[in-house]
Amino acid sequence: MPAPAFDDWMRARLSDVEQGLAALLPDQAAMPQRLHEAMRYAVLDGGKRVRPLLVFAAGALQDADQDLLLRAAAALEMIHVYSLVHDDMPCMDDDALRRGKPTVHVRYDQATALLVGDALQAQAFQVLAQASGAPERKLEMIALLAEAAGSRGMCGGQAIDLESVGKPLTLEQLERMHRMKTGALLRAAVMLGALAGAALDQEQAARLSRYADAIGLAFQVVDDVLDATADSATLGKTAGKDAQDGKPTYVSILGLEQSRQLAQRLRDEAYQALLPFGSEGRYLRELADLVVQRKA
Ligand code: GRG
Repeated sequence: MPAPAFDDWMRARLSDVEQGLAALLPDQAAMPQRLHEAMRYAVLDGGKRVRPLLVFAAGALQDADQDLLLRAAAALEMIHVYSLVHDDMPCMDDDALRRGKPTVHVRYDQATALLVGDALQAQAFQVLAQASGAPERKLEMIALLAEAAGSRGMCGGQAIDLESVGKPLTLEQLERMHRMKTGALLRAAVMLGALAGAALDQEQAARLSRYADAIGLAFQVVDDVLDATADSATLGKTAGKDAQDGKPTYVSILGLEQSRQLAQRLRDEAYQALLPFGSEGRYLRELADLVVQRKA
């Protein structure tokens, strides 16, 4: 049977993710109800689900185990949402709008928002640990996710970001920060999807890693462009926040046009890296396009 077209594939995967997340999050009726309700409010029914889609697309390279793949996709999204909930709090970015609705600390309260993030992070690792499959492979996946989320990945990038407000950064410093803050989790999505399938050889793993690095950075460059050019209603979050907060961005360093060109170059790099995978890499290619062409 021919592989489904990208749009059909994406619709089906988005529905899998939504159902998977709803089933893998604690029940709203379970104690403590307010915390569980807030966790579901933060995660369900919103977001582009780019990271879960990357997990599935990388899984399609090697016919991955479906339970492991769905759990890896859900775990990635839970870590991502925890980071958004904490990032929106007054002690960090202090934002009132996320995914087109009030942020968790606004809708609930700050203590709840803190706990939602903490509990989502714990839930993500539980979801992976309880997957079917060989324990060694799950351990490898858990370690990879922990490394990406921790102080050498997303949290470290966030720390550098907070220290950088109002300071001039070189392009190299900006890139390093974003490779950690945003790139690490996007990279983990690709590598976890691959780990859920048959082992890649060294050359394939290196190429996938190049793809992941390129789209991870492209995602952030596009994010900076959108922050400077799109409106809050389209983005579902407050637009123009970076300039307002005095944050260095690709747009502030390179300007709009060069930032757009950089995003295209990174997309081309991602395409190049996928060449040996042939048609098996088609969903990853389409997602590279989606990352660069997105409007929100
Ligand atoms: C608080 C530990 C901690 C980390 C925060 C990811 C992050 C680090 C902060 C988010 C701030 C931000 C706007 C970063 C720019 C790139 C980014 C991650 C955007 C949001 O991701 P999308 O566009 O969001 O995939 P959706 O809502 O579609 O899932």
